[in-house]
Amino acid sequence: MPDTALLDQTRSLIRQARSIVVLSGAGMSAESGIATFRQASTGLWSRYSPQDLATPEAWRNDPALVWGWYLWRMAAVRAAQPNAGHLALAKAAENRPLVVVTQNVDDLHERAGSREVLHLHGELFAHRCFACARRCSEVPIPAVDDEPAHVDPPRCTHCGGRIRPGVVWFGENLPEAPFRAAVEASQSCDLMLVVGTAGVVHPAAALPSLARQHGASIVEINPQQTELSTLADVCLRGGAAQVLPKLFDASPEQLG
Ligand code: BV8
Ligand code: ZN
Repeated sequence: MPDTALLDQTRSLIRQARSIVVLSGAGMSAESGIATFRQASTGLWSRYSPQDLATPEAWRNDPALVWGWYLWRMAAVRAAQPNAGHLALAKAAENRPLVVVTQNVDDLHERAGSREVLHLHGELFAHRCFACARRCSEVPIPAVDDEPAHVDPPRCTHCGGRIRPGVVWFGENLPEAPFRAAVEASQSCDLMLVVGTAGVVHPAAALPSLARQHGASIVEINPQQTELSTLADVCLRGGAAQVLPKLFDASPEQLG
C-alpha cells in the first residue's frame, strides 16, 4: 500500500479537481480475477499470446479458434464481479465530474454503476457481423473452462456473414466517437488517474501526455513501474481495488 503522504497528496488533488478522467487498463479488472492482457493466460490458452489472437489476420486464419478464445473470456467476465476499485469509481462519479476512459472490453465498470464509460477498444459483448456490421445481441456462452475450444462463430441472421467480437483488434481503428470524447476529456481535465495499464498500446497510451500538456496532474495507480511512470506527478504503487477506495471513500482519519 502506498505511503500516507502520497495518498494524502492525491486526495488533495482530487478535492481541488474540477474534472477528473480515469484511464483504466487490464489491471483494473485483475482483482476481479480477469487475467491482464500481458499476463500469460491460465491453462491451455497460455500457449497463445493475446497480441496474436486479437488481430484480423488471426480471425481470417482461424475464426473458430479466435471465437473460442473470446467465448472463454466472455464466460470469465460473466463469472466475475466488479471489485472495490470499480465500485469506488462509480460512487466517486456521483458527486463530481468523473469520466472513465477504458481500454478494457469487459463490462465491470458498468456493472459497478459507472454511467460515463468510454470504451476505446470496444466491448466484449457487442458482437457484430463481420460482413454487414449489424449488431447481434445474444450468442450462446458456454461454461468457463480452459480448453481453447474451436467454436465456429454464429452466422448473421441478416446476411449469413460470420459474427465477430465487438472489440478493436490490433491494426483496426478505434471507434471515432468514444476516442474523440476521450481526447476532449483528456484535454480539459485537471486530474487524470492512470489505473492498471502498462501504457504500451496506442493511441490510448498517448492520452496521459495529452492531459499533461493541457495542464492536468497525472497520478499512476499500478503495483509496477510502467512506460507512463515518468509522466506521473504521483505514483501509487498498489492494486486498484486497494488504492481507489482509499482515495475516494475513506475519511482522512481512516487513511492509515
Ligand atoms: C490503431 C481489444 C490506427 C481486443 C485491444 C503508435 C505507436 C506504436 C504502435 C502503434 C501506434 N499506433 C498504432 C499502433 C499499433 C497498435 C499498438 O499500439 N501496438 C502496440 C502493442 C505496440 N495499436 C493499434 O493497432 C490500435 N489501432 O492505432 O488504429 C492504426 C491502424 C492501422 C495501423 C496503425 C494504426 C488498436 C489497439 C487496440 C487493440 N485492442 N483490446 C481484446 O481485448 O481482445 S488492446 C489490449 O491491450 C486490451 O484492451 C488492454 O486493455 C490493452 C492495453 O493493455 P493494458 O491494459 O496496459 O494491459 P497489460 O496487461 O499490458 O498491463 C496490465 C497492467 O496492469 C500492468 O502494468 C500491471 O502492472 C498492472 N496491474 C496488474 N494488477 C493490477 C495492476 N494495476 C492495478 N491494480 C492491479 N491489481
Ligand atoms: Zn450480416
